[in-house]
Amino acid sequence: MTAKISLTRYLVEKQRVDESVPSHLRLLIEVVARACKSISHAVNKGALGGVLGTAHTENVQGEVQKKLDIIANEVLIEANEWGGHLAAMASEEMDEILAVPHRYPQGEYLLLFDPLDGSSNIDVNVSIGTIFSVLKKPENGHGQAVSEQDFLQCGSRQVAAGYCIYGPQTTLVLTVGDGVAMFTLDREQGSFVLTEDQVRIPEDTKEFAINMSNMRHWDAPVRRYVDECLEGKEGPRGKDFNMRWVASMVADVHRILTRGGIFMYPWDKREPEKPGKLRLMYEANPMSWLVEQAGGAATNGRQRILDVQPKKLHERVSVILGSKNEVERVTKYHGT
Ligand code: AHM
Ligand code: MG
Repeated sequence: MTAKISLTRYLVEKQRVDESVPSHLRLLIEVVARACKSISHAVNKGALGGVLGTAHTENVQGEVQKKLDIIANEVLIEANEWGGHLAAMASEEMDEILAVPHRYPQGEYLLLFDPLDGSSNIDVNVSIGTIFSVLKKPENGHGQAVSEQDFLQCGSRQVAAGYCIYGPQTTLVLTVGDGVAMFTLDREQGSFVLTEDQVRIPEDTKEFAINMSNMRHWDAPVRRYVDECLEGKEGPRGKDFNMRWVASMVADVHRILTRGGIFMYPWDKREPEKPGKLRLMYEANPMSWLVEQAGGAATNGRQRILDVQPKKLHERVSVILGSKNEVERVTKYHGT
């Protein structure tokens, strides 16, 4: 019988073979995984753990927070602040960055997360997840305190990214820039076990994911793309398409990494001053890097998402990602 490869072993081997995972980065990823395990337990308990429902507070984006949004945020902070691997954290649920308190050793990494993505699905028992992105703190002179400016780096500078999906299985999906690996939580052993390595997204697909209720607000290129899909075999695409929309980005992206597809949350006319709904730094960037590492593509319609220079921490972005040929098609429509 071949031995199961745990997340720890996977990372140790990466560290040993090509040093793509320095020891502090390995510690960071393991701590995030441990926090995700704990969030997974809270999610599983649901009503029995008293974790469902609203917290009656709002985050910086003016969204009502659920109890689990806050619990997941606290779990991630408590797990990460004392290990010595981080300089600071940023989260969808916190207005400002959180520097590691001075009583703990300071590390060289920056961790960003959406602690509980798909919040609208928590209370209805549909898959949700945690998304994370890791950057290196830039060298900015000796002893200078970490600031929001240090976080404002393009997604192409990420050194690790991933998500953990809390669904029928709890699965951690990770990239350190050497392909995408999936680890399933073995609850009896309490460890994440490698169940898929070097994930590949098919270049073509017959499946698209978009919130169709916003159709009347879309811009012409997105409308054209979806119209052509809906025309099916008789239309210009010459094939029938299927549609899926979970309303949890983690679940939609997980499906795309598993069997292909295209996911879109484009800019729309409801709030024209906002570039999109999803957040660049802790939703779009980690997901875009995972998708690219699996052979897919990710753009905002005009530009590769990983090349977008963030101007603020909670910046939003239009997102088109998934099977390469489809993403290229939608992006081309934006240019014509
Ligand atoms: P959240 O981080 O507050 O949960 O919001 C992000 C979610 C994504 O997971 C999902 O793709 C999208 O919002 C769903 O939006 P909508 O409810 O407009 O379909
Ligand atoms: Mg989210």
